[in-house]
Amino acid sequence: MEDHANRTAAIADAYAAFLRLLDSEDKYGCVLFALSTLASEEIDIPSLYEGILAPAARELRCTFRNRPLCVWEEHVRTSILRTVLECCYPELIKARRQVATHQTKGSGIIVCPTEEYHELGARMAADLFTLQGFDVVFVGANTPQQDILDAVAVTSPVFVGVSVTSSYNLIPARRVIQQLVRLRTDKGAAFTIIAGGQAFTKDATLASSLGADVLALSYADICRFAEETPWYSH
Ligand code: B12
Repeated sequence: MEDHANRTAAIADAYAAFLRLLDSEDKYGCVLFALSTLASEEIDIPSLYEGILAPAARELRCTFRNRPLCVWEEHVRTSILRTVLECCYPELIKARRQVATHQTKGSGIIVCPTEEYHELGARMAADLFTLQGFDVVFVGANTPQQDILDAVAVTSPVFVGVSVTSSYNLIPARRVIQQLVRLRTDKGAAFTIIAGGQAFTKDATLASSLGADVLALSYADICRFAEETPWYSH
């Protein structure tokens, strides 16, 4: 109980400190902060992502210039956050190897449907699946439907993660999920279709109504899916 309270307080402090650096667009400061936070072992990668980086990305005010965030500032913030993620990648792989060195849960693929330009959440989800033992192919933003189907046919994944942030992009999401279901039937494949991202947060039935098998919104959900997936040796 006390441990949990200490951890929550540590994350809240770290969030406030990180936000100051991000608001002042101090890219180097943000990278150093994230790496030193992980090195201190006070905060692990999932907590860094879900407790600090994701909420910082979702801030809609530019406190630095004291006005509502505009598109170019959003781009600057996203770019800084992407650099932070990339710099944490070696730490992610180190943590992944501590879980299991010569075993995998199979490959997975993370895509954003056509017109979905938000990809930071998808990128974080890709890392969180990696941490849980999957070999993840991150395809990312605004991917044409046929390319998604081709990528799945080529990589034979155990899961396909479809990330949707903006509710405007639920129509292309539905189309691609329907095509994935058809591909699975035609090829006799067994991949799980996992829907995730902010567009699904308000309605728990939406993902299944689009045809997805699983709704995953958090690291806890990713862990649950991973627990049901067996390890096998390389
Ligand atoms: C940054 C940003 C942008 C950037 C994106 C840059 C990039 N390369 O990613 C840019 C400038 C491109 C952009 C554009 C637009 N944006 Co925008 N954007 C945002 C903002 C500020 C942050 C998004 C973000 O990065 N979040 C952080 C990530 C880490 O969080 P996350 O996505 O929730 O991901 C987590 C989980 O959901 C989960 N997850 C995500 N995907 C998946 C997938 C799987 C399989 C799993 C398991 C888990 C999972 O894991 C992540 C880690 O925990 C949000 C505000 C907000 N509230 O989020 C608005 C927001 C999403 N945008 C919005 C809008 C309206 C737009 C535009 C239409 C604006 C415009 N007028 O042009 C365009 C649309 C572009 C398009 N066609 O997609 C609205 C959406 C409203 C709605 N009804 O859906 C928001 C909510 C802002 C608002 N309140 O109005 N945007």
